[in-house]
Amino acid sequence: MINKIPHFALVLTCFVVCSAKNSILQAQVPPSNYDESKIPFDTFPDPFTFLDGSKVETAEDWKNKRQPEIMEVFAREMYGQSPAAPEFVEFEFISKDENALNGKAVREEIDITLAVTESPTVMRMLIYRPKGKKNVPAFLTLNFGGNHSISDDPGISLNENWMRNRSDRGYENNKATEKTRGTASSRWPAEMIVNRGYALCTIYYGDIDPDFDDGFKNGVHQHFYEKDQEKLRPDQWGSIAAWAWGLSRGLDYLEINDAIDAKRVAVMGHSRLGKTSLWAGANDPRFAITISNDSGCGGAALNRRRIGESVTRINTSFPHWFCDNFVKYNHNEDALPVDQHLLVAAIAPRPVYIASAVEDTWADPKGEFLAAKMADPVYRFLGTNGMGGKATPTEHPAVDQAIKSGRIGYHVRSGKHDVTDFDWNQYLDFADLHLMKKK
Ligand code: GTR
Repeated sequence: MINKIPHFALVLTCFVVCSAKNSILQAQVPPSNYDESKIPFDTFPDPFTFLDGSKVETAEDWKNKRQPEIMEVFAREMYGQSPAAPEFVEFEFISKDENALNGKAVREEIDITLAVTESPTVMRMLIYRPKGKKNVPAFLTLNFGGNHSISDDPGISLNENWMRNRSDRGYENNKATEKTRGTASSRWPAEMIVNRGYALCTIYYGDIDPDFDDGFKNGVHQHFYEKDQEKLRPDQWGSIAAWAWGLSRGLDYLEINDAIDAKRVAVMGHSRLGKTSLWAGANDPRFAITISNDSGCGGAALNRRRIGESVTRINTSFPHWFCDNFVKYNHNEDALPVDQHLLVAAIAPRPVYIASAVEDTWADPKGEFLAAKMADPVYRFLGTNGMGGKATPTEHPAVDQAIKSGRIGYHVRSGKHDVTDFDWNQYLDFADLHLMKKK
C-alpha cells in the first residue's frame, strides 16, 4: 500500500540545479602536498565578521544574519542550492522481521519516493530498531554498497540500482551480486547500536543519485529541472547536496514513524558521505547531532591548507560532487569567502562530531581538527561549552583519545580511512550525552 502524508514542517527554499564542468576540468592537477611549511594561506575567514566587514555583536546577529550568510555562500559557491522538500511524504512498507539480530531487533524496509512522477526516484530505508520500544533515538546514515552490504541478514533485499564495480567484493557489471551481502558489515555494528538503545536507519546513496558524472540526467536531479532547462545552473545542487537532500527526506519519513523519535536523530556519514552528513546537518536543523567520519576535503578539512586532497583535485576527480561555481576556487581557495570551519560553525549550537584517522593523510586529519577548533568560539559565543573544558583546546588530542564532553566532539583514531567500532563507540557515547534522557 502506498501512503501519502502531507509534510508541512518543511522550509521552502529556492528551486535548484547545476551544470557539467567536466570540460574545464582536465587542467593539470599539481601533486598533493603534505608539507605544512608549503601551505599557501595562513588566515581563514573570521566567523564573527560579516562579508561587508561589520561585526557579529550578539547571538541574534549570528542566528539571524551571519549563519544564513555563511550558508548562502556555501550553497551558491560550493555544494549548490537544493530544491524545497516535497509537499508529501510518500512511502511504502516493503518488509518486516520482528526477530532480527538474534531476536533483539525489529528490521524494516521502507521505500520513500523522492519525486512523484511517472518514473519516480525511490530510495529504500533499512531500519534496525530495538524490539518492543517506541520513540527511540536513531542514527540516519547513507551507505556505499547497498543496504544488503551492511549485514549478512538474508532478509535484506538486494539493491538492484547502479553500483560502482568492485569485483573482489562481488560488484560486477555495475550491479550488486549475492556475494556483496555483508561486505561492509564491519562498518555497521547494528547489534551494538541496537543494544545501546538506538535504531540504525540506512539508505544506499546511489538510490538518490548514482555516483558518476552523467550531467545530472539520472537520480533525483532529473525531476527538478525547470521547464525547458537542460542543464544545471552553476549554483545548483551537485551530488553531495542531492545526497544530503535525500537524508532530509529520510528524516521527513522518520517524523511519521512512531517507533523513532525524529527529534533525536543523528545524521552520520563516512568519507564523501561524511561531507554529505555535514551539509545535511548544517541545512536541516531537525538533525539533533551531525557526525562526520573521515570526511576530508569538501567535508571538515580546511580548503586553504591544501594538504592531501585539494579543491583542484576533488573538482577534477569528482566533477559532479559540487556545483560548477566551485571550480572558480581551483588553486584559488582564498577567494572563497568561507572555509570548512564555518560549515561546522553553521551547525551551532547543535552537537557535531568530527572524526579523523591517523593514516588518512589524504583527508588532512589536522585540517579536520582545526576546523572543529575554529568553530569552538562560535559554540561558546552561543552559550554552549564548545569542545568542552573552560577554553578552546590548543593542541590536537592524542591518538585514540576522544574529546567528547562538549557540543563539539573530535577524535583521531589509529589506523586507516574507515569506520570502526572505536568510531561507533565514541558516537554512541556522544549521543548518550546529548540524546538519552538523564535518569
Ligand atoms: C576518495 C576521495 C575522497 C573521499 C573518498 C571516499 O577517492 O578523494 O574525497 O570522499 O574517496 O568517499 O571514499
